[in-house]
Amino acid sequence: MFVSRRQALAQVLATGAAFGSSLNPERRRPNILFFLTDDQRRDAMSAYGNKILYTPNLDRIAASGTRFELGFATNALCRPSRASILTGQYSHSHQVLTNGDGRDLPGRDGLRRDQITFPQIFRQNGYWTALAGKWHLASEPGGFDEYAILPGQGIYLDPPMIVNGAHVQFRGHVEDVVGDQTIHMLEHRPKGKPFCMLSHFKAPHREWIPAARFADRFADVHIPEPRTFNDTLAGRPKAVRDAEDKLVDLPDFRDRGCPDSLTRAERKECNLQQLVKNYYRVLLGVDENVGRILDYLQDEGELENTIVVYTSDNGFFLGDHGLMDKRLMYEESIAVPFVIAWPAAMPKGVVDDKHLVINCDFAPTLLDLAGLPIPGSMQGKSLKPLLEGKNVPDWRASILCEYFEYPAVHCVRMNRGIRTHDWKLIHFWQDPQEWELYNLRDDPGETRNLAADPKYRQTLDELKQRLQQLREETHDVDLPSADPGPCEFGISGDGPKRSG
Ligand SMILES: [Ca+2]
Repeated sequence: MFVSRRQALAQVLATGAAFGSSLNPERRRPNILFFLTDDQRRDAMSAYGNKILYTPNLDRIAASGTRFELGFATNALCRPSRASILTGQYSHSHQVLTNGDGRDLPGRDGLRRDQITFPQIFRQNGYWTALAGKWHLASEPGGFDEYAILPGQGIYLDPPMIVNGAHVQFRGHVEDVVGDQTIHMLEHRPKGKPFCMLSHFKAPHREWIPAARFADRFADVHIPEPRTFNDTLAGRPKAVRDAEDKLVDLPDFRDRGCPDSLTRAERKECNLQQLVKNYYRVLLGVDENVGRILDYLQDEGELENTIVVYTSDNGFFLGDHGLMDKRLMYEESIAVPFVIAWPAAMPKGVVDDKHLVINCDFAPTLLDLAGLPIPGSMQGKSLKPLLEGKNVPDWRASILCEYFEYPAVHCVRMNRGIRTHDWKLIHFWQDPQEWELYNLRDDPGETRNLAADPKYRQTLDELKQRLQQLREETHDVDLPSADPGPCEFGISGDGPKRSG
């Protein structure tokens, strides 16, 4: 029987792993493969129960590891969440507070060179590190031996990229290009070192332009209205009602099937169908390319000893509460797919629906799994004991979320809040200050704001206290609460709205 050199090497390594031999200690350390998508909500994946979108390759990762049912972004916005994933810190600590799309905003657009990220630490410890796809931070990628990034948000078709500092024009659909670049880098990696590869897709971010081969998918499918589609937002803060994120106003599909001539009700329904179908179509491109990358590593004999993460920077409203976009602290906006697998060393096919886990946990978890020290700057917790199926009785009982980009596109006012297993408290903390309180057990759709109900006064006070504690534990400081004035950015972010 013919056995290729590659297969032979894989067999030797597999034997070594099985018998714990000290073959080549450097080679035995786990590889890291980190998949990040943009704006993918938790349920946009068949392993998480989606009945319309089938994602067999994303589900493969879930089947070979642990799928968390309570995984959240601590800031439902691209740049801040990406900085949290890299540094293991909350937005208020790493200080990448916004996407830089507003005016007069606090914080920075990118990371400083002295801020510690997990790829840097892997690199310092002998790993080959690389990044392909959407980076989005304004700072140049630090801590990578090689990178090929989309400038800014990137574009869907024929994307230009910055490859190790040089501008290069690519042809094809962005997800195929990111898949190609990921595989290309892995093929040319130094084979004597373990790798830490970050593969960051653009989908399913705006403008939701699918590859031609997926353009007709779901054409005959009717997307059902979400249960809160006709939420009137009664009882909700003015900050929520005034936000420029109503699905009926979404302009993106005016020339793609939902013309201005439609009535408002017709346009809202049309926007729902077009938005969700195209959101799903671009995710099919991610699924296919994730499958190609996994297949490549399997053929190389590397997949078993690779820690694979699949997640997104934040969620997205797909007509829930009549909204689109993210930024608000409702579930659809902060809940993300959260999957971690290490087939050689950890249990497979596990669903964790008990523990609250956050984007700040990825960095310490990966370092811990690889046996590397976790720097004191990281505020997330290692998920290693959870992944090993251990009982951790004192696991966190609440998470802190925050948002700082105002005035800016979508006009969502700054807010922060706390989510426990049963409750959510949200504070719009600039004047006029407003509160939201939801009982997630009785009201999972978050439609009945109990903040002003005297019956829940004690719960409200307890949650306020816990929120303050969480802020103090993570060294958060108050920003000015003065009313920042009107927002003039609108729903598409194309600059200030015309008056009148
Ligand atoms: Ca995003």
